[in-house]
Amino acid sequence: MDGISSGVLGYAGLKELGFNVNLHIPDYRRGHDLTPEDIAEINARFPGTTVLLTCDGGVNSHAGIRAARMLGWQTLVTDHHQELEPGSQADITVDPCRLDETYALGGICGAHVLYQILEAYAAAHQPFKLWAIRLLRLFAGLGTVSDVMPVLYENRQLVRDSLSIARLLHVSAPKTIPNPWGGMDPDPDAIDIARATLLQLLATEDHDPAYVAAFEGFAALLKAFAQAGKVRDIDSVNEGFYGFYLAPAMNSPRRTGYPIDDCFAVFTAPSIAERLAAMHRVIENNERRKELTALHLAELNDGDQPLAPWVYFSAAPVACTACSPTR
Ligand SMILES: [Mn+2]
Repeated sequence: MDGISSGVLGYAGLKELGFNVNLHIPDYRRGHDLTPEDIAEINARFPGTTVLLTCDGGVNSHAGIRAARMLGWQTLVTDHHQELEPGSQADITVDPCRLDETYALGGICGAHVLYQILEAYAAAHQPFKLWAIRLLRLFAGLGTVSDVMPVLYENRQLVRDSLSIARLLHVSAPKTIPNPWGGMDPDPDAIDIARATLLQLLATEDHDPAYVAAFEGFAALLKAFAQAGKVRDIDSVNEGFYGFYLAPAMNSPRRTGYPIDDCFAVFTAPSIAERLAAMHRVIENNERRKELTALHLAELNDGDQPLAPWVYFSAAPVACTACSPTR
């Protein structure tokens, strides 16, 4: 989820700042590092590339960075993972967990690192865009909760701001329908995303379509969760929603071997209907993940386990546990 948050934040933010930018999604099955295969894919798909900027990764991707430099690209790494040994060949590396770094709080997420860079850039070169860039705290705060960063110091206000912005993307449905207990519930089908307060505000200003799409995608995501019965009202848009519903759903492809493209399509697909459909597929896949978890747990508990309680056999797919930084 931090990778998705930082990718969406960077893409939307750089577009909004007027950069000619494209988003490359590395294949998670190749591991966490940017590989020479990724560089070859980027080069084939976006032949005019001159700069590589990574987010939530790259500090230890020496082979990938070397491949990019061989093509003459400028290489800018933004990451928050621990640098394992000196030797980054990137032109610039911004990472609170760089070996020689002095930044006070090592525990900030990848989206937060890239956010701070965009904010500093906007403050120096495009101060009139600062307000637009600051709204991207939505994604930086989501990455912070998803990557289980300590909610201390600058993370605290970031998560608070993120939830405030998220709530401006929640549409309370005026239409209600009777529920089985004799009360009334919002009619999920009546929610109209464009009525979200923040989207109405953005519509009054001049913004890059990719930038607006990221926020519309977040509103679509809230709607999809409302339709699935996970978000009932504005009060359910809280840090628990990020940590217990949204992040696990967005992480579920990796657990089940499902392509991750839908997770990005939520924020980048051409139409709101497609973004909503993508989020519904992500939620469905998460339900499948829950079923598989129950199945494999039953296999551990009730199956033939000749070496229990010391060794258990399972056919469960290998989950990726290397997602949180070591600091
Ligand atoms: Mn991360």
